[in-house]
Amino acid sequence: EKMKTIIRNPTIVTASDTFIADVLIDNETISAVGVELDVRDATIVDGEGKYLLPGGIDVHTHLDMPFGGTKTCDDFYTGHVAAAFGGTTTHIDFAIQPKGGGLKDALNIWHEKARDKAVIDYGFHVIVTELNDQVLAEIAELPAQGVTSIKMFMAYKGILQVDDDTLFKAFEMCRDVGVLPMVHAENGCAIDVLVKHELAKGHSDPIYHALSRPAKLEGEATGRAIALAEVAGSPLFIVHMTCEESLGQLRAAQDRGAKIYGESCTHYMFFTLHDLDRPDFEGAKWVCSPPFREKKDQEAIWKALRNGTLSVVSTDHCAFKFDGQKSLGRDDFSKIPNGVPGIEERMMVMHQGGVNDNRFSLNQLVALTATNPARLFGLEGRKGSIAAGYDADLVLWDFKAHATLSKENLHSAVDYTLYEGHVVKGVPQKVWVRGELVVDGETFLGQPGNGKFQPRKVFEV
Ligand code: DUC
Ligand code: ZN
Ligand code: ZN
Ligand code: ZN
Repeated sequence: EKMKTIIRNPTIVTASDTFIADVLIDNETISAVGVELDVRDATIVDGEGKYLLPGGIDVHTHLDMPFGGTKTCDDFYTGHVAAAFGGTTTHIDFAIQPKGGGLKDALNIWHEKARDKAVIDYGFHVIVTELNDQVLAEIAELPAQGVTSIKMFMAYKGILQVDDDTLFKAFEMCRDVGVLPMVHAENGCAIDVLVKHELAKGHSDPIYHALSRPAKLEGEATGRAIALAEVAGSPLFIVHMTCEESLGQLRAAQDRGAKIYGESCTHYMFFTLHDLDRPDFEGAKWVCSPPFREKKDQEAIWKALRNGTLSVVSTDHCAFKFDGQKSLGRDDFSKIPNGVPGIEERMMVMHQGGVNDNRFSLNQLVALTATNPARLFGLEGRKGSIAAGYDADLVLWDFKAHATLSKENLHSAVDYTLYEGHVVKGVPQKVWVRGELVVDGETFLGQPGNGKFQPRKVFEV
């Protein structure tokens, strides 16, 4: 096999530019970008009439994660195959601090899950569940292990939820050591009461999951987390923002000059809470937290993506099978494992809903799905763009080809897709991870174990 590949004349798309040139891949790296590159001894790929995008970076996934009395059904192999087919070449997963254990224990467990299975590149955030002085000191040691972000939950009372002193102490430490803190912002205490009210009234259907988690309680938690971060003097990344209430808090903080960043996840732009209201328990497929909102909230998210208030679109890929997993909550919505799949669908549906439907530009698609995630999470200079010296993580994108999304042609281990029957124009045709062609049309060519852990740089945006 030749070590060099030249992609001839694709339309290269970065966060800032769109231009036609050749791209030379030498081993794992992009070694040149230029017009009519004179190269012998290279495999030639015709890129004419196609886009060449930086490989997608998904900074919010849950592979092989114990949760809700079960475990997510995609591991680091099936999840990676799905990601690769969707044009995502790097993801950052969440390693959960085990009860009674530390942050190193979390990382050891998750490294083990990924090592021999990985097809695409990966990193980890650590979820802090209990903070004592020892764990606080461990936050300072994370950057040396290539981990430069932590996450805390303001919801899931009694399971993952931390209190405000934990948030505040962790933010102060993050500020000092260049770690970016992330929060899941919903008021878990009030939600816990509301869930009990619904169940006491005999309301057991999936729709009550959404009705017991009002947008106001996301707005409140978002505002509280921002206030704590501003007082601590730390940056903050707010995951999966879904509604006007929380986006207003984000915008106001940014207008004050605070380093507060926001993410939304693909599915919030395409579905509303009414999707949970389906016969035969089917609404359980749409149970995730925060829940789906209203049409006006979808519009607020699109607007925030367009004007730069939101920096990132990721998936929160957290797949549970309808048969045997979602079904745990057939008689009680609070027992439905929370989470939806989307690691493969993200780039295609964001290209469709964002670019084809004229909500933002192609360059913005690249910014939201690759370049901004790389910058905020310490991968800049290696990943998230197309330039000499960058990892050859590339997607040859056929923007004229149509596909009908269906569980029949997607690759996750899950037994459904939220987007069943959705038609998209624009699909990945070839996908390279550090120079290795892993997807060619419908053929998977990747090798488990070739995906590599990516140590990340400290936060310095
Ligand atoms: N929300 C989900 O829907 N799943 C995983 C965790 C979360 O916060
Ligand atoms: Zn969350
Ligand atoms: Zn409504
Ligand atoms: Zn999540």
